Amino acid sequence: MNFKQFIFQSLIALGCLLLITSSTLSVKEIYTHIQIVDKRATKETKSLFYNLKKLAPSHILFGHEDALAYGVKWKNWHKQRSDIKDVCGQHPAVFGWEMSKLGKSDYNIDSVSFKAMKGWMKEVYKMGGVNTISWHMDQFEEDKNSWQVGERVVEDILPGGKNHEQLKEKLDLFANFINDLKVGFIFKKEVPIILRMWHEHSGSWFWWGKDWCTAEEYKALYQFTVRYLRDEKGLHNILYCYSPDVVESKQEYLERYPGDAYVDIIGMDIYRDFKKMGNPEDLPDRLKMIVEIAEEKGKIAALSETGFETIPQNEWWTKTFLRLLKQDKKGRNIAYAMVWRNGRSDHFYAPHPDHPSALDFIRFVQDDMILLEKEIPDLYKIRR
Ligand code: BMA
Repeated sequence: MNFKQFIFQSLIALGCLLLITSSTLSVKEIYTHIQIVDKRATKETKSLFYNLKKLAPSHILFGHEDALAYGVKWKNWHKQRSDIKDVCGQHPAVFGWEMSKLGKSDYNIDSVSFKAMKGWMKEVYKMGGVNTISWHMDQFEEDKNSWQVGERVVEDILPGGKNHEQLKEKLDLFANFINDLKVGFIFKKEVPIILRMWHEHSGSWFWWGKDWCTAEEYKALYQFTVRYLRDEKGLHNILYCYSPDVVESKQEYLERYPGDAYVDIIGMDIYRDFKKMGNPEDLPDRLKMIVEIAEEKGKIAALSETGFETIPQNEWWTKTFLRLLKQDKKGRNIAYAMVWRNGRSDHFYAPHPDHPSALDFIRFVQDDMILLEKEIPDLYKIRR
């Protein structure tokens, strides 16, 4: 054997050894190796991250905002119902919830009772689904909502700012909400959630958006939020999702990125490509971009919010959405895609039984890549 052959064979032997040792990690060792924002996260939370990452190369979990709370022609159904189930026989796999008005009212901005929401979130966990939370937070002075922009109010809520204590009070209320999300009688378990704070900040329609704070202020806000919830409030059942609106480059994506230590999920909210001025064919490249960023950082990518309002094309689900989700062999490796809420008859993103795209939606969810509630493996345990 000459020297070259010796080196080659040694490298192969080393590779095999590494493969064998990595594939024989015990479940306990896997838990200690999982790199997420919260080192003290519960096993279920770590498992959720691990399993979503494992599923992402082959499957996309399909989600819907407020799925269990209401649909296009119904509201406050007390048995489990969702428009998606009415159409295809099962609920989505991912369920979005919204915190706006927490602490000010018993109901959120879209008239969903917070009490009922807690119940639904526990049900979701019990059925093996995933809960994700967004928060269109009101401003602290003058009680303006999240869309009433024009002033640089972020600096006031950062540590040292005149409204910082108010931000903390808001996060305290949130911590109380999250602390109620426990299931089980004797051994209570916290329900893991994916929290998507300060979203779509690459646009300027929210007061935390690009024109209303510097990149440094935005990062400081995001970092403070994570540290406060994790370290001060002791919440250990949260994965953190960062979700700008559509951006055109990795550089732009990372401009306000708070850092690897603060983010678990590399998200993006994409509506623009499906609107009149947009081009749906841009979707695969955008997905490729977030999957690449996630891979470089050891994280998960997700289409955190999306949809085509009122779905005006009958075969949109398969001819456009599915085709484009699958088109790029990297881009298809997102863990989940969630469409927005079925709020009104002119503002809905999932079909209902009378909708002309319902049949095509059934074909969409029959695709092996798309997972709904009954098809997801146990996300909250790690199995060898
Ligand atoms: C927006 C719209 C609003 C809703 C808000 C918060 O995109 O759906 O009607 O109040 O989200 O959920």
